Amino acid sequence: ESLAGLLAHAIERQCISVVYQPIIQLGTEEIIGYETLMRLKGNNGRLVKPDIFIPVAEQNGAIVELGAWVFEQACADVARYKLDGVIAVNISAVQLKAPGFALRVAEMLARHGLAPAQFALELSERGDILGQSQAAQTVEQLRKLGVQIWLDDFGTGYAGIDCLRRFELDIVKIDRSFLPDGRHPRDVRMLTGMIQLLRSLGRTVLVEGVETVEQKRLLEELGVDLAQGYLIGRPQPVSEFIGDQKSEV
Ligand code: G
Ligand code: G
Ligand code: G
Ligand code: MN
Ligand code: NA
Repeated sequence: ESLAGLLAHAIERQCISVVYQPIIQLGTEEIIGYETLMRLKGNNGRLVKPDIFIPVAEQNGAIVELGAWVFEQACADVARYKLDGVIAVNISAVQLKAPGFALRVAEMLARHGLAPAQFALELSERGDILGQSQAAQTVEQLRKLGVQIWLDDFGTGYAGIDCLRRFELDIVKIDRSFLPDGRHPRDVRMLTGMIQLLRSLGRTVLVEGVETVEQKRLLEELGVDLAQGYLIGRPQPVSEFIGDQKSEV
């Protein structure tokens, strides 16, 4: 079966799931929330890499329904397990441009009785998502609704600096490719400069892809607010971490 075919039936066949990766406050180590990540099981029972299936789903439009499924699932989990902290959901440009996106988000939150401010939408600067007026209008509606708007993959797109200038962003996630695995002066200066720019604009800075203790220490020295990565916690199903949260009702 083709990947497109798999994507078209993923929800009814229950091949799609959501995992949660913790985000911590550096210094206090407190988990301030989770990023949701979509997972797709292929016919052989193995996971298909999101890097493979997300672009296909974006291209054929399946991402609109799959993305809505993830948001709905996240709402259901938060309501059922009374999860604390912010839940950050990746949103592709295709979803943002689909008619009625903001309404749909509002409807899901209201139906589950959840506060919009507990949710963040991660918009990637990669696809020039915010450069298009239709998308910018939807972002404005979402902001009025009260959901947080985060900028994902900062540093990798065409318009990251422009996005910073034009949009109020609650949090900016510096792409993990800017996190050095050593202390090469050039890499450290690059990251330091990015952090200084963001902080001078009053943005909260999150660095993702933290895999080593040395990397975490560097971020603490540089005054980064939030961190995420395999060192801190892997993406996992909600069943794996509800023990750390308030008990189920
Ligand atoms: O876990 P990782 O391999 O999950 O994700 C790879 C890429 O897929 C990342 O760029 C991530 O933003 C994207 N991605 C993961 N889950 C989702 C999702 O639910 N929606 C969208 N639009 N992208 C996602
Ligand atoms: O594009 P986005 O930032 O949404 O993608 C998040 C991706 O990064 C997911 O594929 C997730 O599984 C992956 N990821 C999360 N933590 C780490 C990490 O510490 N190292 C690496 N290499 N990838 C990570
Ligand atoms: O957990 P383990 O040590 O087996 O991980 C092996 C490799 O798989 C590591 O290099 C790590 O970066 C990667 N990895 C671990 N968890 C994830 C995950 O949730 N998503 C992705 N995309 N890669 C992961
Ligand atoms: Mn993301
Ligand atoms: Na990213």
